[in-house]
Amino acid sequence: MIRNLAIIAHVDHGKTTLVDQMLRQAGAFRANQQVEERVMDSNPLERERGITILAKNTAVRWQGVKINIVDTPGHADFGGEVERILRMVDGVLILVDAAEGPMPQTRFVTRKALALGLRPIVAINKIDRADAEPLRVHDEVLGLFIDLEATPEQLDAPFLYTSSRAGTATAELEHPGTDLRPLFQAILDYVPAPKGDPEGPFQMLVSTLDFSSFLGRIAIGRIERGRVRVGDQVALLPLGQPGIVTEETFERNRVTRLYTFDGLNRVEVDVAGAGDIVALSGFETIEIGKTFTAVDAPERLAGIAVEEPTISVDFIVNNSPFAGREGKYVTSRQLKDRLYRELERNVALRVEETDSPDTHAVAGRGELHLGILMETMRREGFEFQVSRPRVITKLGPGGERLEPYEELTVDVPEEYMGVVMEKLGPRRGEMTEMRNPGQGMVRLTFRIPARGLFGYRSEFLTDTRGTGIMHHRFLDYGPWAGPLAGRKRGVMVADREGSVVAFALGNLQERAQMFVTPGDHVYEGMIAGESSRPGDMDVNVTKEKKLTNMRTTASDENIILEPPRQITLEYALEYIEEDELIEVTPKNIRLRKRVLTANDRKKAARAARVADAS
Ligand SMILES: Nc1nc2c(ncn2[C@@H]2O[C@H](COP(=O)(O)OP(=O)(O)OP(=O)(O)O)[C@@H](O)[C@H]2O)c(=O)[nH]1
Ligand SMILES: [Mg+2]
Repeated sequence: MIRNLAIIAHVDHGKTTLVDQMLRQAGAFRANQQVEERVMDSNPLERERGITILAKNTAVRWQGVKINIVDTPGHADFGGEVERILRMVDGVLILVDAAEGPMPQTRFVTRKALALGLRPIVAINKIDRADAEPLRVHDEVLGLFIDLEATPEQLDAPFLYTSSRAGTATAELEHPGTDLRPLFQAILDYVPAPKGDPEGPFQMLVSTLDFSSFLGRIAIGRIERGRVRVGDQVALLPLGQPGIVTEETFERNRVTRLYTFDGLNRVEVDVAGAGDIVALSGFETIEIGKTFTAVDAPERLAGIAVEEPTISVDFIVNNSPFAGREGKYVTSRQLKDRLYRELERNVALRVEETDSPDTHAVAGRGELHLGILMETMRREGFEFQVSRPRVITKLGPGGERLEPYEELTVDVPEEYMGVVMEKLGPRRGEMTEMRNPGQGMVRLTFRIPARGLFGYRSEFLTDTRGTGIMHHRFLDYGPWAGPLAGRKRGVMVADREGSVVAFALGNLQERAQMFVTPGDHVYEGMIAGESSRPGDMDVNVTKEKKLTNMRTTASDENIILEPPRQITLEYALEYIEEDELIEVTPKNIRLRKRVLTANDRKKAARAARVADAS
């Protein structure tokens, strides 16, 4: 007996923490086993950022039933992956934070799950929060279901009140939960058993991929029908319309390895049958949305659309004066090979050649999606440069230019509502909803061109003194919104190569927020800080104090410097302008002007003015 369940929610609403507790309470760990928190977030970037990046499978047993669980990422950039995952489950557990309530991503994943006819279970989570309002959130979720045209059966979903952290669930708030038994019971009662006929010919849809350097591409999905054995010859059908595939255009091969899931492990098995979720390898042409079948019954299942990328950046060979100093892999060949290798496993990514062999355009679902690739590559020892992100435009039915729009949700204390609206206006944000859930907070929803959000996050945090929360996700394509204003402030550009000196920063810091700190190496054209005024400024950050008598640079110690602004990759992506680049190395993230010498920049600016005037 099997149940297949995906856990879906907005980012941070507690999915992975709940899986910890489900594993623990179902006895997946040995009694004295040391298990890390959020154990499913197993890759280093997930641990560092505290978010789930890749969906992962696990399974527990409860009262003799195997429950396959898919933990999904909540960040909007990975919404497409969640959508694909839903094809291998029969029910979803929708988690909603008891204070935040339904968020844009809750709406997105709930809409997808309901549309597929999946049976939902709702968990109003984090009821231990001091600001939890579980009853209000209960109503909001019901409202969302009605809004999304849930079927009467779906509206009948059980609602549980849970604390992922404490590992408790209860159906009635008056009776606090003591463990997750009510949740397990709801899964057995409400998630339908998978329907496939175990005696029919083998059939399975590839819902998601994994990759190992040893086995190559690994397909993960639910067996729709029949059984599969290691060593079986099976067909992997090309993408296309559902139905019988008549021509033998498919890959026919032997299943070399077959796995099912159990706790934190993948277990190698010889055979698996209808309804179970498996991972299998042995095929060259594994792709999401393809169907595996028995060779003599090549019946294709409806495929899965992979979402189109909405933003793109250039990956450029590092040609800064410091190129090759900090990375192992720096050549255009190495960069190109690495990017193409990424396509193997990163299905929502596109890589395109450009006019220059040193530059590849890489398109993805958002800044986080691309930022994670960059971060992974620098950890592997790559050095490269990245341009400012561009949105991917499309042509509308009448040949007009369209650009991606996002839904932006901000939660801010009432007193900051004005400044948020004032800033989003010129960015072409249109307010679509305003709600006042109480406790002095307002929730504003905007429709805004994706371009309009570039660089907004840092402004938002400053404007709301760190008290605001913002989330955005792709909505649709809409009319090109015309030119948008860029960064308000200019940058301080180093005018020569050298070591940064505290004395120089001491003189600059009244007019600037520095990005560098004494001892850092800079080159001409590198950005050393942000000016407090518009317009760029060339500055000497290596300038020593004139030594009068015996004093040395040790007197620098008397200068009190503001801490430099920490430049993270995502910050840099939002920050830079068209004439700037991010230099990414295993040790540093530097911002620079594309044109390095002050003279050449002046010439370029003059040429641009002439071109504008003519
Ligand atoms: N107070 C409280 N905090 C919780 C609870 N569950 C999770 N958290 C905290 O919320 C944060 C996010 O938890 P995760 O389990 O990583 O959330 P997630 O939904 O898996 O997040 P993504 O995978 O990134 O979408 C962590 O800091 C958890 O400790 C809960 O029941 N109560
Ligand atoms: Mg998670």
